[in-house]
Amino acid sequence: MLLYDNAFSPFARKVRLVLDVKGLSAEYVDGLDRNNREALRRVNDRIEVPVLVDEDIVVVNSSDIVSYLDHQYPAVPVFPDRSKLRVKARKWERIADTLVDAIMVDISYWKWADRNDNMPDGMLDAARQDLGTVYDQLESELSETNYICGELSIADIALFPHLVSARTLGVPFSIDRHPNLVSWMSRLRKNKVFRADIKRTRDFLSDFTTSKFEREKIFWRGERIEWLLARGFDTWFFKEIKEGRVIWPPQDLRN
Ligand SMILES: N[C@@H](CCC(=O)N[C@@H](CS)C(=O)NCC(=O)O)C(=O)O
Repeated sequence: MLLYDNAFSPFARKVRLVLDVKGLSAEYVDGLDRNNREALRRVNDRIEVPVLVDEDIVVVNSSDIVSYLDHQYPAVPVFPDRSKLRVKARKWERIADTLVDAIMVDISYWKWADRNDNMPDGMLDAARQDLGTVYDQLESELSETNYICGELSIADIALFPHLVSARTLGVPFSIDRHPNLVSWMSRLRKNKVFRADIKRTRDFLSDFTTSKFEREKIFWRGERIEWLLARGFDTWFFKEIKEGRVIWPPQDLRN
């Protein structure tokens, strides 16, 4: 198998974590490295990571890839067996992919992109408020179990790449209000698969140069825009478009 990934992409990290939890080996190509973008485009017109190539099968979109892997390589499942828990695991994967990703990524631009402005007033507060609701719900999910669905599942795996950065991004959960969530995070951090993920991201960021990666224009899509507009940051966003700092993904109808 070959995975087009990127050590900074939460979606690619989710898929790589799934491969590692399942004990599956693969080759990895950083699809967002300027040198590899043409190869990525050949398998995904949207030029997004992750993309999995398994012999003659090409799978795009992280949740499709995870579902493919769980079906094709079921020995170590990442979805619970019981229907009710499966639905719950998928729910948390979806919340991670749509809401948590949108907020975390939207507030991250002032940490890594080449920009001259500051984060719009109120954005960090809006992020803290909305993520606070997510943390509260996770806190109660984890009141009687070590992992969100009992055993380690895609719910934990999908949330991890986001929540491990919560403190750095200024949206932390705390031992006072979220002790179960804090314990869950330290449990995952002790697992060698998750430790390896943290190390890959850290190593990547130590060499995150503009010559290799796009850092001026921001790649926009779906829920990341929805959260911004829903929270009232339309003026900032439309200025970004007018001033040419956006990249739109092309459509992909092939895969
Ligand atoms: N829905 C897609 C989203 C993938 C996605 O947003 N990938 C981003 C990185 S996190 C990407 O490749 N962006 C292209 C770029 O930044 O140039 C999935 O779940 O795989």
